[in-house]
Amino acid sequence: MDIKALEKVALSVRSLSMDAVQAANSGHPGLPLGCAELGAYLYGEALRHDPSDPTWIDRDRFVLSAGHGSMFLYSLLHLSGYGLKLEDIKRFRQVGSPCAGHPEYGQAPGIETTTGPLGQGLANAVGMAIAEAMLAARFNTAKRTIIDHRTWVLAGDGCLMEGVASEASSLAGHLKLGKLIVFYDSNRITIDGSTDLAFSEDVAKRYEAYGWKVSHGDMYDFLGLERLVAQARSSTGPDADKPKLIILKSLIGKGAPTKQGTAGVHGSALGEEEVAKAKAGLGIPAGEKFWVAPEARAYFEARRPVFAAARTAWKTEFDSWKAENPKLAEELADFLAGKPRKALDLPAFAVGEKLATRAASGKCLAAVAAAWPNLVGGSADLTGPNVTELPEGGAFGPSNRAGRMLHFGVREHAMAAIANGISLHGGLRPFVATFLTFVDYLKPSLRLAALMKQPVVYVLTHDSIYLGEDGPTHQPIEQLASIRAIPNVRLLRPADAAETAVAWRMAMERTDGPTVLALSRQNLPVFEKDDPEWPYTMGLGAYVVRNTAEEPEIVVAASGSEVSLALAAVEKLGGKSGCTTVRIVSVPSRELFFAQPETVRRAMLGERARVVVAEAGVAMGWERIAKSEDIFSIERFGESGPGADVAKHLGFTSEALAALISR
Ligand SMILES: Cc1ncc(C[n+]2csc(CCOP(=O)(O)OP(=O)(O)O)c2C)c(N)n1
Ligand SMILES: [Mg+2]
Repeated sequence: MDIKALEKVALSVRSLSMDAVQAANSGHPGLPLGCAELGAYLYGEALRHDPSDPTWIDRDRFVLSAGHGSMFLYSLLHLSGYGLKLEDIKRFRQVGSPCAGHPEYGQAPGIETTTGPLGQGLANAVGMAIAEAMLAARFNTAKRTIIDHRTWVLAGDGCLMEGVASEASSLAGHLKLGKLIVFYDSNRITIDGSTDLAFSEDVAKRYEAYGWKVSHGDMYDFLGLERLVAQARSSTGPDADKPKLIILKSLIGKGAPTKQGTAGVHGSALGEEEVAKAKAGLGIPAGEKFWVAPEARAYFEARRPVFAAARTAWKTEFDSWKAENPKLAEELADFLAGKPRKALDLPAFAVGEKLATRAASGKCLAAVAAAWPNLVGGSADLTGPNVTELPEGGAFGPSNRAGRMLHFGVREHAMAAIANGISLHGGLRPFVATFLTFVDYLKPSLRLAALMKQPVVYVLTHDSIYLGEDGPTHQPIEQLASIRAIPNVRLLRPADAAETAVAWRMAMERTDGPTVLALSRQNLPVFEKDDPEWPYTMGLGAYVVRNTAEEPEIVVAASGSEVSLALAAVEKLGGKSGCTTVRIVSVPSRELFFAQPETVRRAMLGERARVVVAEAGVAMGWERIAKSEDIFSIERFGESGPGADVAKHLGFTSEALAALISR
């Protein structure tokens, strides 16, 4: 370790960070200034990576959980050779710049995830560590190791306060993810001031209680960092299988002469005067902007062959592994490409058969898991009710790394964040499950899956008031609307078992964002569909279930269980004049349907028909295709009681719908 050179790297991180934030007159200098030494050590010495190949599958992952300190990451990605240009850094926080306010996944090579909401990064990293362990178990052989990397995190006081990080850390300890190493930038400052205001627990004891190995050090002592990292890396001894928390005492904004150590340096530009004084104090040439120490450039230049050698050594091992295990190699290639290993053989459901869409989903899941052996996931302690038991592989745990089922415990938020981490890691396709109403406990992570275009599948069951006795806390009302409000989330609410099978296929074929399957607790009949092409038409978001000979006068658009309700309502109207001109359209995906061209929507909703909508939730959004008075919705919280009684109590019955239709 060349400490002198690393000091120059740290100095360059400080220089770039101060100037970038000053130029944007916005950003967070506190963390990059306060953690520059750790950054230099990580990117120069600790990480097993090769900046010339940011997608190398066996690279170490680094996650900046304290994402506000994004200049820390951008500086280091630039200095270490990830292809981020100085010009990009000069455009920090400008529209279209890869150097966004917070490091966004996909915007620049080397950014493993986006971590605007504090705590997420740490939870994502738990997912990455799980993915590493799973892939290692499935692909390493007795003779050769091709998956063997670490997941590193830099987290701050904020991350350590967030519930999602606590949930994820608790699970990480339980799962004995020994290759997860978290640095805690313990500067005891957040935006409001000292952590004494709101954060006085003993974090070390808490993490020890989670089953982590905790150690302490000084952010600015390279030899100390080297020693701590060597211990954390050790794969022998009693702590080998414990995740590591390395608590580093630090000074926020170190180097800013009057502002360091204060909340004032956390999230605003230092000001020209303070920058000038800081540069003078640190030994950065006066008047230079975006200055990089020549020794820092030379250091990374010299490290380049070392980085490349690590990957080349891996490649040699990988090539031998591939030659010895051609089938396994094919499988890994499919895992990484997200391709099924065999044709998807979904179960068939007969018209008239009655089963809940969650039960149908359970049957489909078995077929999906057989076609995609890289599908892994599970439920937040609702495996039975969500019907998400995987038939093969068993539960992932310390003694079964090849397990495909994840028991997340009652930790919805961490579950979804971990799934994002698994997906971002690459090679595996995650699904998660809970009750639809509890989507609110995981929504920040669902939002990030959508933002980062991660194809996580959400199995959210008990999708309406029809779940019955658990009462209003468990009965979703506004959740469908709230999920639909998130851009790039595909919500599918299948109306029967047959639609559920198609929904699973659509979910698995999606590659650029998450899919939510909203599934019923109650049994629903499999109904006949007038559109013979319906499994394909469903890809448009809607299709015709019951058609009319003539141009319809009324079109009932419904989703999920309300398609059966509409069928029953129209049947009730049977014989009365007009009912033969009622068309019923199933709308499993409102977003997809609304995104269709006008001609497609007209073809389903009719040229001049009155559109009636039926859905067991708030009307919000349906106004686009129906008048408010024609939307059969629920605008209040539910009620406890048997499902059918609750529906009656709320006036949400086929009789009431029939009355609305014939009004
Ligand atoms: C979920 C979430 N809540 C609030 C914020 C706004 N925020 C950004 S940084 C920060 C304080 C973080 O303090 P710390 O992690 O100690 O960072 P430091 O000030 O030491 O750089 C807050 C509240 C956020 N980014 N995410
Ligand atoms: Mg802090």
